[in-house]
Amino acid sequence: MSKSKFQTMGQQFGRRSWAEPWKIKMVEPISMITAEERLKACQDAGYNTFLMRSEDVYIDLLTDSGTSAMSDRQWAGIMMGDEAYAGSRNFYNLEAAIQKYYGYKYVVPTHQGRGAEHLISQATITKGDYIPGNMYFTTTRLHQELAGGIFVDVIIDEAHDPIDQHPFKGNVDLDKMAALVDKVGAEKIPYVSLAGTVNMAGGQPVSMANVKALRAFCDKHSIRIYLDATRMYENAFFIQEREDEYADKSIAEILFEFCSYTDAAWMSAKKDNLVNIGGWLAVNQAEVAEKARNMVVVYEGLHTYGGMAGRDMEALAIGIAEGVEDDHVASRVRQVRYLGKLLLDWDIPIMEPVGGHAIFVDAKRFYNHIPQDQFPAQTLAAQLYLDSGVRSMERGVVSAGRDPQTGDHRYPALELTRLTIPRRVYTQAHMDVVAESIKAVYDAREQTKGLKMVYEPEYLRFFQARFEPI
Ligand code: PM9
Repeated sequence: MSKSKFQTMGQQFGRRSWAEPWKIKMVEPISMITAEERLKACQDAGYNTFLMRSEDVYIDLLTDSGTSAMSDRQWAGIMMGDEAYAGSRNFYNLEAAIQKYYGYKYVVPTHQGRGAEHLISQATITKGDYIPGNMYFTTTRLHQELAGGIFVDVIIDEAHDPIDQHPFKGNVDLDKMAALVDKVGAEKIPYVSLAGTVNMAGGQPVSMANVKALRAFCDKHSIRIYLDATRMYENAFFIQEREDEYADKSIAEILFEFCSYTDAAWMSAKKDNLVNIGGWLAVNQAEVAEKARNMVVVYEGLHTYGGMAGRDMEALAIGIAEGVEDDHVASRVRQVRYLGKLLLDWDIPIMEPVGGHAIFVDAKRFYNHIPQDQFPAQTLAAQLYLDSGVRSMERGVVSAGRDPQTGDHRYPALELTRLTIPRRVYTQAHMDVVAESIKAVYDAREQTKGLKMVYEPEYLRFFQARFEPI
């Protein structure tokens, strides 16, 4: 578990390029369908990239969730599946990996991240509780609300500004925490929902200094800290890069220390942990673990598989160890930055600084003539697909949904279109093609009109809503 070799080489020889710490053993052919076929696919999908068939997509940057390429070792692990209903050896390998790298005591497997969010929300939230968090995430906040909680955004103000260069835009504002405690009382706050990195803020990190200060604050008020660890490896990379005292620590060491300031974590293993399906909840308090284990058998499966096959758990246990390697995380973040630099060089407005898992194009500035209730970020995702078959995702007013109290659209400060880079899947040449397509869409921006929503589902509307051009 050493520091990135590229950093060491760079120091020795001046400028040296980095490269991925893997070579390609198997490929999946992809191709671009014609412009007429793309228009039909877009219309059939109601201008929502979630409703498209993946066969109609050329370069798929919808999400980095479950889209990673597994290694030969992970595929070998698939063959080692112990498909016993109870007590599979793969569960014990998974439990040991989580304990070793994340440090929590009790592990409950789930089918994916939102399964774990459901368990922890139901186990710890009472109706009328307040859940402060460093910006909302769609599924996380929904599960907190379904359990009767009221989410309160306590991220620093800089996170809502797409051009502010703060190095840790995921940080919690402790003054906002103190104001909430004063207003509602600490007994109404079961936990702080802390995400590292912050997806909706552009993959922005939380500093070690901030989590330490938050721990001290929460200890004073007997509030727990629960971590959304989905992209914590990337968060650890930013700490290594930007906090001097961590420059010589490995990602694994930083991860372990960060988690030690928190009481539990939920995980969508489909991201950092390099598997196509899976999730887990890990906690330090026996009573929370017991509640979660009682519920997992109702909603997911037995507490030693939680909705995963034995083989999935084995691939996951191996993915936990592979994903935390310094060279892997460094090359992953640098590929995202490569795309970001191409766009910035053309003055295309994106969320800055570039975060861990994606480039977020700032659709408010990109289409400054399209009002937010005509869905500029959704429009950009559709236009990009029409131009080149590249699939991206809306992260703006559609994703924010409606306020449960008033029923009105929530209008987030950030109106973003996310180009999410799957891990170990695409090359720099793919990034060049993506950047050139965005440039073409940018050059045609003044002729572009917005969208109207013609179908709106009740929950997580961004997944299934349908639109038509205005
Ligand atoms: N994130 C993503 O594409 C997939 C679904 S939403 C489009 O970014 C965090 C920080 C996530 C996340 C999923 C989940 C839920 C929890 N926390 O998708 O249920 O980014 O495994 O995880 C998605 P699951």
